[in-house]
Amino acid sequence: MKFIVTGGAGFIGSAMIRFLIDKTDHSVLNIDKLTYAGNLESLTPISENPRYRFANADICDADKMTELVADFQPDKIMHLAAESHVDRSVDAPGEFIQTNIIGTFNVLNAARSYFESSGNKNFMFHHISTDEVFGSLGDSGFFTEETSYDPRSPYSASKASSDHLVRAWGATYGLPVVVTNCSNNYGHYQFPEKLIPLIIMNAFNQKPLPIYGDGSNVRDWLHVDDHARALYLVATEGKPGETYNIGGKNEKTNLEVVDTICSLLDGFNPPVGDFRYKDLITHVQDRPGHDFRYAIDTSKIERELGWKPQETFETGMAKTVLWYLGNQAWCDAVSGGYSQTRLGLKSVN
Ligand code: NAD
Ligand code: TDX
Repeated sequence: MKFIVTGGAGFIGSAMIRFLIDKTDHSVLNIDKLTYAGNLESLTPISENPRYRFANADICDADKMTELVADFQPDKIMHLAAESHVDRSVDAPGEFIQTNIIGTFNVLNAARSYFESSGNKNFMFHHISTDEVFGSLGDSGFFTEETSYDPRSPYSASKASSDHLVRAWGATYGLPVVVTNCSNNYGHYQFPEKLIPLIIMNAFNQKPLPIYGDGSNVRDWLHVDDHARALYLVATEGKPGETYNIGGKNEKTNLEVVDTICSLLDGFNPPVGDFRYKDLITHVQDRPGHDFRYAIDTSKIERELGWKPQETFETGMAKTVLWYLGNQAWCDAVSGGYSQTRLGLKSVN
């Protein structure tokens, strides 16, 4: 089959493409604008494969999207291109509205005109979204596919909006669509603005480890390769019109995550003298509107598609810390314009 992956130079998109090229016989067209978060270095392992192609294009360019989709004639479109960092959405929401909402609208329109003219019976538009659309949980409960939307950041509001557009294109125009809402991903090739790579790199370089507020906020962590496996199942076996929640059943407070990284580093890169990586932990001003807890009920995707994560938090984190220690060159190459200063406080300045 032929897959279009938008945002394929990003963290999850590149894992998805490495999976499609390494583990299947399908062909892939990667459509990516190469923003600060998009890096072709993340595709080096598969970039010479003849089943892989790259188009440097902006999903906000409607004509280009129509042209690329019509030319490639995909069986599946996996739509991942987005602005993805909550803190950046606090500082500059405009890009999130453009890319996540208008960009999705353009890719949907391109998909619709191709689907209607080709009549491709295999066709599926798979929208990759986040659990953040459901809002913030208290100490108990889980997000299910029936949970009402309650987005609270500019990022999650823009993703919620794009989810609604996708479902509307399914109901109104008969486009075969499927939506997945996933919890926090971690793993190799994640841009070092997100919690886990940022803490690993700062700790390694003996810089302060910034914890927003008291560190009691909870996220449900899933290894990116487990996410890619789930996405492939949904794109190929999911039912049109359905939604599937994906999560790792790894609820951790941010402090627990940072403690885990520090303990792993104590073993992999033993500190000298009395110093311990944990000494670098620094509590900083909280994120505005900081969602308290995310947790996912994954019973639907387990029951209907037979998916289960392969990594535990312990195995996945050990691999991730080791990967960053061995790939400082990738981090330096991608972090060019990123100074690692605190983002996301403009609204409360
Ligand atoms: P990322 O920021 O690492 O990558 C995003 C990619 O999209 C980059 O390669 C970037 O160049 C590209 N892009 C951005 N704007 C574009 C535009 N206008 N046109 C074309 N390409 C553009 O993001 P990620 O963490 O890989 O997330 C991928 C998708 O998964 C997003 O839709 C995100 O909302 C969703 N998601 C992410 C997580 C997570 O924990 N990272 C969890 C659930 C869902
Ligand atoms: O320096 C930090 N210190 C800190 O305490 C950073 C960058 C984050 N945090 C906290 C905020 C969150 O509670 O860690 C938690 C995780 O933060 P992020 O890595 O920014 O992720 P989050 O805001 O939870 O969103 C992520 O998961 C859902 C992705 O960035 C989204 O794209 C995805 O949809």
